[in-house]
Amino acid sequence: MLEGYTAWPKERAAFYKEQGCWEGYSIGDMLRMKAVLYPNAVAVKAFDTERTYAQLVKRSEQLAVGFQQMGIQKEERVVVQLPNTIAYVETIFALFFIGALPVFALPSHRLNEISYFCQFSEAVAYIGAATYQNFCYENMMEKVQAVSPKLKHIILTGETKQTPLESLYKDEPFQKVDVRGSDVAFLQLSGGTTGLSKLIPRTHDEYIYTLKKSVEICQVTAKTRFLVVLPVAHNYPMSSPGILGVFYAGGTVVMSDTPSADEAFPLIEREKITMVALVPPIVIQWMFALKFRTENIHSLEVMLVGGAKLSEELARKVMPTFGCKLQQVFGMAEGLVNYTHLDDEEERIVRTQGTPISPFDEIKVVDAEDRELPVNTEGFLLTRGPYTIQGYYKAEEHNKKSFTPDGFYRTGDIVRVDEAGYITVTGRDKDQINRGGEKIAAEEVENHLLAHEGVFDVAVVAMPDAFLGEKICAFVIRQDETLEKRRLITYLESKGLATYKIPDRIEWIEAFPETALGKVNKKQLRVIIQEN
Ligand code: J2J
Repeated sequence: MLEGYTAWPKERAAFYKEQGCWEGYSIGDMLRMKAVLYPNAVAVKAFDTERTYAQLVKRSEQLAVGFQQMGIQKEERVVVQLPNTIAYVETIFALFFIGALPVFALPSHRLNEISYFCQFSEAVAYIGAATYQNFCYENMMEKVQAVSPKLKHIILTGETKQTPLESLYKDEPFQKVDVRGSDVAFLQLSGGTTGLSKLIPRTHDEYIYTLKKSVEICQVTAKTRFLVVLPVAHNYPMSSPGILGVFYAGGTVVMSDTPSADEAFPLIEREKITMVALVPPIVIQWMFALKFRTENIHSLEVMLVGGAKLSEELARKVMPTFGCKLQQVFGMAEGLVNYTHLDDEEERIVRTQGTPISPFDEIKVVDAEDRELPVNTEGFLLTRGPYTIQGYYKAEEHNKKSFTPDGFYRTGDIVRVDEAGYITVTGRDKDQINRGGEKIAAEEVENHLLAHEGVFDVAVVAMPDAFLGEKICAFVIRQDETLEKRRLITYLESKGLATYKIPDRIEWIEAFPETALGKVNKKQLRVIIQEN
């Protein structure tokens, strides 16, 4: 078994199997089954290239042969940082076929994150684009390799001096690898609350179960045409119901490079898209775009919105504005996923974030002492179930804090659950900023700022933003009074911090307000920034 993986307790694993949640096959097997059922249906399309289910299996197997010939083995980790492309889909299936574990990085990650993922996961390979959106990943990878002794292969799309991905498709028979449902399939990234983001090991069994339930609840069928606009490696566009859910149902995935209406609307019109998955800021952007764009987007049947709280006010406008159904989704890469239902009464759809996808999801709303609270009372959300992890990868100490002794995950979300089990997210009890769906651990940004010689102390908090929901504000006590804000930002950029983690605002402060226990009072800092 994968070292650093917290296995399921035996009795619960037996129970989930007995109940039919875990069916014992892999995500690669899932695609092969669909290729038998729908060989000539288009599975995925990007720009002017498309792959039928049969072609997707064949191409992914050819790539799997290339990976095998390089010596990549089952359970070895491979950091994948590709944009929304067919290469991404073929790469992850090729890795699933050989049982190697993708570590899902985002295109917005930089030297800081990629070095950490490569080192911490002891990745043997990195697969990315040579350049993308004016950033040269090829240069970045030279620096990453210098500090990652285990990293043997750098595989890139586009023009490159490294190994071109395209050169690894081998027209030779693929020797099947024994990959089981109970094996870990990949490492997903956690939003993180600590200095370094945690990696989340998910098994094939549990992930396929979330696909099956999501497909049922979102009514995804072979007729579904899903447009991916968010970075596809996120857990949400991957699995709720996401690209893998659409493959599970035999539908078609169309890739958009960005969520911008300029790109998405023409694709919706041309491809007769029926389903999209958005974060709230994109909903706002698309609503605005509707005023001047001329495309016909009436093929849209369902708009999923999640990743961050959708205000009731905005939620009310979705159905009348876009003429499609709204489906709220509240999920997390650690597991638990909730949806409102397409036939729910409107009040539920606009005011709640839905119900868990499985009858075996256990939900507890507790107070600070872990005592369960009555229905309709706000409290901390704990959860356990057939697809919520038992622990982060190689994080024994952290796991003691993030999970209760009986295996409930402490989500860090503050919620209220009504009599019918509908969850409303009302707040957050984790030191994190949710910047339009991208999660940033305050501590990580603080550590980077503290490393600057002109900084004496720092506290990073969320500040409200009409578009993104929240933005990042860093309160800084200066060591050096001549330090300029611009210099601090340039410093963070030069350290290779992901673009979305760079503070939107820096405020000088003389001293931090304190709590009764002498800690930095971040609540008060949030009030200060809200009022200014
Ligand atoms: C409020 N907060 C939300 C929502 C997530 C489906 C959908 C989203 C994610 C995701 C996902 C929210 N309202 N509707 O993985 O499969 C916040 C909560 C949660 C955290 C998880 C999926 N939907 N959130 O966003 O791992 O704070 O997953 O704990 O990125 O996002 O973030 P992440």
